[in-house]
Amino acid sequence: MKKVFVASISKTKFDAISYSDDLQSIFRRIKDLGYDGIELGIRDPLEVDVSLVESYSERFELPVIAIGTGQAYVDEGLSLTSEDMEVQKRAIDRIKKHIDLAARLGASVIIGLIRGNPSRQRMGEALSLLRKNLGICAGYAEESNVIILLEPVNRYESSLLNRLSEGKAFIESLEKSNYGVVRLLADTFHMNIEERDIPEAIEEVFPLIGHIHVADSNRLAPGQGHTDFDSIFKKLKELGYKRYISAEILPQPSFDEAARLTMDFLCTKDILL
Ligand code: LER
Ligand code: MN
Repeated sequence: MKKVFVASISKTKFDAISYSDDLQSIFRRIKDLGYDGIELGIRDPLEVDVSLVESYSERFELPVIAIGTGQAYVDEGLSLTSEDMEVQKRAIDRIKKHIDLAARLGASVIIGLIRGNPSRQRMGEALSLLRKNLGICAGYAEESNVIILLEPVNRYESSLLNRLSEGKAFIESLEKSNYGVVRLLADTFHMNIEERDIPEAIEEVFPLIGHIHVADSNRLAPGQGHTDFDSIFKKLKELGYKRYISAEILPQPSFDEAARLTMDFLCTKDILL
């Protein structure tokens, strides 16, 4: 199991992410705990010193495997399905910057919260907007050789695409040319709220799964809540999942303690994978 920890390099209102303004210390602490990679939450890629990220990634031998975009929505309100076309355009432009950064780092780009949270009444219109605007981003990603990870999230965070099967149907409805670069991100926190049976839901969409987020039922480190990780990891082993698993959790009681608890827990599950 390739283990990854999610960290933010910008201050953010999104709470399930550890923040530090000391990039080097983030890389060092994650490496010291034994992780194989790092996932970065980035609000605005233009504020990132890319050479510095590259140099730490190399020095600490921690590949940046994915870039989260949700902070652009949580902190700035950018959304692919906004009622305001200007906001949609700014969201697309921002995601293109995330894609440029991802291309340089060899990472994928996550589309989770940035798809917005439209009212139930706007659902049909919002889905068409998402198809169109995500299609533009996917076309750009394809040219840059970057994979887009579409993440179903729970209903309290977005009304659009809550279950893995909805994500699969949405990807299959994209233009053929965009289909190949969009994969699903399965997050155990969201699945715990939305899926009837998590292992079954994973199996149903497995060929499309490009990445996994883990957090327990309460979004603490895995093992600190009541999600049945044994059944999930057993299913992933059976299906031959070999990609990364990122811990996207509340930094409680602290960044280091949460990352250590996660690593200890995942190590006990390595037998399953
Ligand atoms: C949001 O809850 C989440 O899981 C993020 O990865 C999506 O941007
Ligand atoms: Mn997630």
